[in-house]
Amino acid sequence: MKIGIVCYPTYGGSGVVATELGKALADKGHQIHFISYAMPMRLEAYVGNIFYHEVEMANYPLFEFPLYTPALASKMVEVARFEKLDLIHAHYAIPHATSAFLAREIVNNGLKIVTTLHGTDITLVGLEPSFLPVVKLSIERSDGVTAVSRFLREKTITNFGIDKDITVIPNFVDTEKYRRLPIEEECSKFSPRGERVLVHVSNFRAVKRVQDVIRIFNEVLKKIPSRLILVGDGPERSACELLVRELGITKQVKFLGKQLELVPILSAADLFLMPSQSESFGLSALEAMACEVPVISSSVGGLPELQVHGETGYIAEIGDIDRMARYAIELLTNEPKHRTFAQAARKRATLFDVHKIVNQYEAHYEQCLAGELALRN
Ligand code: GMT
Repeated sequence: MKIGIVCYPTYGGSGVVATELGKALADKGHQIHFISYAMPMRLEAYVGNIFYHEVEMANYPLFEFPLYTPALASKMVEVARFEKLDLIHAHYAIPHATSAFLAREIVNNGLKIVTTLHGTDITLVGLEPSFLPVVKLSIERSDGVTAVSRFLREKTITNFGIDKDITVIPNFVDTEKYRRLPIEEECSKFSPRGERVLVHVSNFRAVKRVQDVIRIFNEVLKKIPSRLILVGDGPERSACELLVRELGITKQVKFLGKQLELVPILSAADLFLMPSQSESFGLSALEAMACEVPVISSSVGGLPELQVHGETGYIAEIGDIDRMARYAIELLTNEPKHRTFAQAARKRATLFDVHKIVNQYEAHYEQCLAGELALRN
């Protein structure tokens, strides 16, 4: 198939899923055309059947705001026509599904659109009155729609009143690449005196509750010599650095910023913390689990579909810092239990291996091209 993939190129789950999916589909022989305003972060190496098309943004004094949606649609039209695309897969509804809808109407040659809903496009920003009717229409007019968890499918149906088949295709991980490495050097870098290592990876938006991560760690630190490694960057980072200074734990907390190579970091980790306010799936928790790192998370969204309470980690109410800290201390002070959880986390992660999930996307594309997906009524 010739597939156009539209995504955000930045550090974030939807862009990672889109890029890794494109790479896996290319491995299977499909021709992939990424369309975005910058090269997707994980699209490092040159591959023969992967192409990248940059959206050009025209400046004009009358435009007070950048007009990305029509510019993206026009680029999709150009790529679809010239490369004879079979379908365009839009990741994250706003504005990608809308631009794809426009492009399909213009091209009008049987081009199909698949939209994958990732999270805040449905649970947060998509609900803004200034977006809602457009997001609803764009989802309804997609030829195929997927959501990354059952939770997100239900939210889409109830929040938007959409009566359409939505296929759940979860996030995935390459369990060959994401596996625990025996890295002594890396461990000593993070915990020079053999302290326990807690890790958090996110784009530091308010929904991630990174300050809870720091407060949980602060409780753990009172009982167990440990270090906290924070990976990523975003709007909450300064507030988090301030909190670390206020708590007087700057020596024990490291901010690594954005990192491309997560496996060495996760291989040094004893626990992964994800106390999010909202999480439709939790890709970074899955990547940690693949590296044998048990997860302490909140009970929101799709997280209970990923991790099993009392087996691969523990789940607590949003904001219940004390309970999450107690769970962390329990696991870090009981070595046999920690080992059992670590192995269970890895085993569960293999259920979400890239090869299994990419087949589900391929099957969805085929159904879509055959016109088998439609509105329910
Ligand atoms: O926040 C978002 O909705 C955007 C997206 C991203 O680009 O970071 O994250 C979501 O998509 C990921 C990939 O499908 C999921 O693993 C994340 O759980 C989800 N984030 C939220 O729901 C907050």
